[in-house]
Amino acid sequence: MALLFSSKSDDVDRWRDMLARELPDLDFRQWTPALDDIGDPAEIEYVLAWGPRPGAFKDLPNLKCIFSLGAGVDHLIGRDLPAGVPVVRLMDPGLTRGMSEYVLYWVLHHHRRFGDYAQGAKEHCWQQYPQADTRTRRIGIMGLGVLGLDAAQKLAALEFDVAGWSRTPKTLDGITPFDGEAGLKDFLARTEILVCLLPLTPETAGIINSETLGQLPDGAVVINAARGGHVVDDDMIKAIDDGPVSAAVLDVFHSEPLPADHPFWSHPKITVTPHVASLTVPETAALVVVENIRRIRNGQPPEPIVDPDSGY
Ligand code: NDP
Ligand code: OXD
Repeated sequence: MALLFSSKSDDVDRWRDMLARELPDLDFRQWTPALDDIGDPAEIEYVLAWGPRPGAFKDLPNLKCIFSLGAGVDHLIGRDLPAGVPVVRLMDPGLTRGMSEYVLYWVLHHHRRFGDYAQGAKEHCWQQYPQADTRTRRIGIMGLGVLGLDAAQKLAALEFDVAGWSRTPKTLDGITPFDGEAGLKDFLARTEILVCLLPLTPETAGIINSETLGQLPDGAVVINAARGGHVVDDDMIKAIDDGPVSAAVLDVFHSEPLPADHPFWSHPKITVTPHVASLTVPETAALVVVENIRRIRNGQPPEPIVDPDSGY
C-alpha cells in the first residue's frame, strides 16, 4: 500500500522520515510535475497533498482518503475529487497553537500600540500613550472552528471582550456569539479588532469588502490569517485610506507569493507576513495523519472529514 505526497514546501524529507518511522510498511511516493511516475496506481491508498494539479485524482482506483496538508481545503475542493473518497483536513494541535500565537501577537501589538512605540523609538521620541484595558477592547473572530475558537479562548483568558461569528449558532463560555448573515452586522459594529479565521468557500469569498469593512467602528484593525480570497484588495486599501479601518495585518493573498508590485507591500498601514500565521510542521502534523491512517486500517472513519456541501 502506498501514499502519494505532493507539497509546495521543501518538507518532503521530513514527511518521509516521520511516516517511515511511524508506519514502516507504508510506501511513500513523491508526486511533483517533475516526478510524475507514481508507480502502480492501484497501490495508492492515500494522498497527502497541498494544491495538487486538477485531474490529479483520476485513475487511483483504490484511493481510501485524501489528506490535506493544511487546515484549509480550498486547495483541494473543486479539483475533480473522486466521489465517495473522504477529504480530511489537518487538525493538528501544533498548527492550532501556532495560529493562536500569531493572533495574540498582533492583537496585543495593536491593543498596546507597539507599532507606534517602535516608530517612536526610531525617531528617538519619548511618547507615552494611555494604557489600554483588555476588558474594554472588543475583539471579533470570524470563524469559531478549531483555530478561531482556540484564539478566542486565549484572548478571553487575557480578559479581552471577545465575540465570535460562525455559520451555525453557538453557546460559549466567555465569548459573545453571533451567527449567520443576520448576526454579521451587529458583530462587525462592536468589533475593534477583527480577526478572520474562516475557511474559503463560495459563501465566504470576498466577505471582507467595502460593505463589511464599512460596518466596523472608526479606527478598527483587521487581521486576516485565513485566505486571501476573503479580502477584496481594493476595498481594503480604500477602507484604510478613507476609514474606518486604521491598520491591517495580512498573512494570505489572492496570489502567493504576493507580487512584488502589489500595493499592500508598501502601504504604511498594512503589515504583510508571507503565509506564516501557522505553518504545517511535519513533526506534529504527521502524527495526526498516522493516527487517521491507523483509524482507517481499523475500519474507523478518519477525522475531521470535510462536508462536501459546505466546503469545509
Ligand atoms: P474550521 O472548519 O474548524 O472552522 C471554520 C469556522 O468558520 C466554523 O466556526 C464555521 O462555522 C465558520 N464558517 C464557515 N463558513 C461560514 C459562513 N459562511 N459564515 C459564518 N461562519 C462560517 O476551520 P479551522 O479553524 O481549522 O481553519 C480556518 C481556516 O484558517 C482554514 O480554512 C484556512 O483557510 C486558514 N488557515 C490559515 C493558516 C495560515 O497560516 N494563514 C494556517 C491554517 C489555517 P460553524 O462553526 O457554524 O460550522
Ligand atoms: C493551512 C494553511 O490551511 O497553512 O493549514 O494555510
